[in-house]
Amino acid sequence: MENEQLQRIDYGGSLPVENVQALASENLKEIPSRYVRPEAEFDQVSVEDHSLEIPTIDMSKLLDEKHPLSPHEELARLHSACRDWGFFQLINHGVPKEVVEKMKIDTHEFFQLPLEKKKTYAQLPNSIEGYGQAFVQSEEQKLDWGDMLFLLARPVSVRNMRFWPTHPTSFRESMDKYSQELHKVAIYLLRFMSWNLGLHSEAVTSLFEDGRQGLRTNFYPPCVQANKALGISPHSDATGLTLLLHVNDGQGLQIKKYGKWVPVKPIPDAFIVNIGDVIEIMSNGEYKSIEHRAVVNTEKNRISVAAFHGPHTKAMVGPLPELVKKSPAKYKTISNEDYLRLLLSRKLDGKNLIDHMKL
Ligand SMILES: O=C(O)CCC(=O)C(=O)O
Repeated sequence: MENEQLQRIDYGGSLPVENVQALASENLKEIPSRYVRPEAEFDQVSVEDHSLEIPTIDMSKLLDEKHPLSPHEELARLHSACRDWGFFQLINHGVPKEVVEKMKIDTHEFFQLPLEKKKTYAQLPNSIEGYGQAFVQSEEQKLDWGDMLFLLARPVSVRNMRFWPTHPTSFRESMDKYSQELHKVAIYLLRFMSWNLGLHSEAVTSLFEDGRQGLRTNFYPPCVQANKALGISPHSDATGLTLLLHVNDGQGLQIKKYGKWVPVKPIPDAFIVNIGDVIEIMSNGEYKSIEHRAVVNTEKNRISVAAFHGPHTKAMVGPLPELVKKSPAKYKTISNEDYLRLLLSRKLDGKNLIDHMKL
């Protein structure tokens, strides 16, 4: 019990802001100035350049021990995807279709509930969990055109069921199954990454087995001035490994490559996987977390679910000792608790957290 309470420490929250889904339904002619982001309009976006499509990794090949060549080749492809891109689409991941589909239906239904009902799960001061917004630290800060529901899903002992919707009635069960399946996939991927980094197979997974998994469901309503707004500000993910799922079709995710924004075209049923800051730090810079953002459109809602996987609370965040024997540490080492506090005291702003961790 004492341990549970320790694990539920609030690391910081976000200032309350207007609900964007409600705002979007008001038939606005223009969006309020806090949502106007000049960079949405003026940053360069690369279009139709096939050389900039993120790699695809086939999980079934990584797991196929009988095949003499494919795991080996696929491991090499995974290594270059992590090193040169920081992003890839994972196909044949083995998560049962019905688990994914049920989660999608329930998530969609949750956001269709009346605002007052959704607000039953609203965030509380000083905590990121629940329905609301993240990383709003000042009244002047520009805002994202989207709402979110953030749930801490693993370890199971940290779950605060107060924030887990009971409407639709199967929501909790669907999320629980989804969380479990995604944790498994993340651990497999981290084990493969360990091998690829020349580490022993449990070097990374031992830190993530009982690690923290957060599920962030993003709801981006249509926006009357979509070219002036951003669904989510440019950032790299602070955690270790993210698996993103598109709940409905429609593009929005863009990653930064060679100084331009590159739209990602989601492959149906694939997870979009990206390296987070913690893996960049632990790999001592061999793997890179990549800045990404989400844009919005004038026509349709877009829903995505990001599953973030981080190390356990008592882990240290720093370059792994086996790697530091080979080349000097490029990042500081701090406790994961301090790292989480640092994360939640900042606004989302590119790679500002990792810049702070650099030596
Ligand atoms: O919705 C997306 O495409 C991106 C979501 C994202 O970057 C996040 O939740 O951190």
